[in-house]
Amino acid sequence: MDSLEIDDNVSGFENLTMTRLITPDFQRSQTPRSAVVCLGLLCAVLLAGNIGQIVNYELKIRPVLADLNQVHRHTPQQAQHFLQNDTLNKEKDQLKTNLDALVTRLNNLTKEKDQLLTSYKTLAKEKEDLESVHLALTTERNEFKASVNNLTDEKDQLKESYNILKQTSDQLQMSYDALQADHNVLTESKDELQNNYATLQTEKDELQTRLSSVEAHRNQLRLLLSNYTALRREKDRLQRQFDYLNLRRDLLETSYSSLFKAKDRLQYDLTNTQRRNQQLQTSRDQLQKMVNEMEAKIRGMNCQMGWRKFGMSCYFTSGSKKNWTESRKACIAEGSDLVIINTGDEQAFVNSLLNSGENAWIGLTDSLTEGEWKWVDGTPVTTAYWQPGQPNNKFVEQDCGEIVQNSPVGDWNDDGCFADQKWICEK
Ligand SMILES: [Ca+2]
Ligand SMILES: [Ca+2]
Ligand SMILES: [Ca+2]
Repeated sequence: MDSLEIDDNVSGFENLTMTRLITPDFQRSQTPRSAVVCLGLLCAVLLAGNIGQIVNYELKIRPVLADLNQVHRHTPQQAQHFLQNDTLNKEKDQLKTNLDALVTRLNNLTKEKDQLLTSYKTLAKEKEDLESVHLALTTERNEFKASVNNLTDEKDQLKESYNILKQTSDQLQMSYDALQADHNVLTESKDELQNNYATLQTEKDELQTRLSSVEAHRNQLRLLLSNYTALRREKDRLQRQFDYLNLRRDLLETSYSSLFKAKDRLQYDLTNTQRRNQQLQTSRDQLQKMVNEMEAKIRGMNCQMGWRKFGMSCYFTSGSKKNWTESRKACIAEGSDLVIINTGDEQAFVNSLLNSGENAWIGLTDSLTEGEWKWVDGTPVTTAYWQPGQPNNKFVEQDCGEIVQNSPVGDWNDDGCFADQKWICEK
């Protein structure tokens, strides 16, 4: 099986990694530790050799050399004696030779140490590389293992499917055999039916003739049914119309009843209103009589000095000049206000209070809303006497009204409220 082959490969891979250079234990511990230990031992040996050579030099060679120098400097007889001693000279030469050899060896060992250090670094680098390779191979091995598990599962599922299909195939084979037997039986039956078919064909022709006559009869019935359906729909429509008219009749009866009650209420209200109207007419006549009496009394009264009487009002024309606001204050101080012109007769009278060409402030302003002229008591202007082209709000600041005496009736102009000019009061 494929899965077993993959497992064998994995085992082989594991054996290879366990027995070769890429074994994890070798990579992780043995190689670096062995190299370090060997290097340490080598360094210790070298150090011991050096120390031995130094000790040998200090203990043996240096005293001999010192003695030779001393003999040479202070005792010529002894020096001559020593110089003649060939043994000592040879020993000295031998020692010097040994010393040179030891120095040479020390240099060689130092070079070897450097080479070993270089080798150690190379090995450490290779170890890191091998660790990386090992990690990658371990990951790949885990992936292979997962793939093997998946393939094993798929194989089991395929086996199970194969068994089911096998059972189905056996069942189908059995069904096929049974159907084959049925087919043989049916073939025999078909032959019998073939004979019967010829007989039935003859009968069918007879029936076809009968069917034609029946279809003609059925078409007549369909026509009758269609007429019946149309009549039924018309009856339903008339029924709905009848119901709707009944509903309208009920609503109209309700409305008629309400209107009848409302008519009674209105009749009652009309009677009351007529009675109240009669009372109000009586009251109005009494009040009119009182007003006439009061007007007669007022007409009999005179205005104070300096004021002119017209109708039921008294008028004052100033001799000095002030702006519109100060002019109005002056009128209010006299218990009056700037004149309000209510009629054409009053317009003509006020105009007559001025000399020809004179002008004077009247109680007219549009300071609250531009273009909306009102009298000082808040009432709007109903009949106006503006000059042609006025009011023009010239220089966008003409909000106060004045009367200009330039005709028998005079007319109005809008002017800047700050202008000083005469004014006319009314009370
Ligand atoms: Ca007036
Ligand atoms: Ca204005
Ligand atoms: Ca103007």
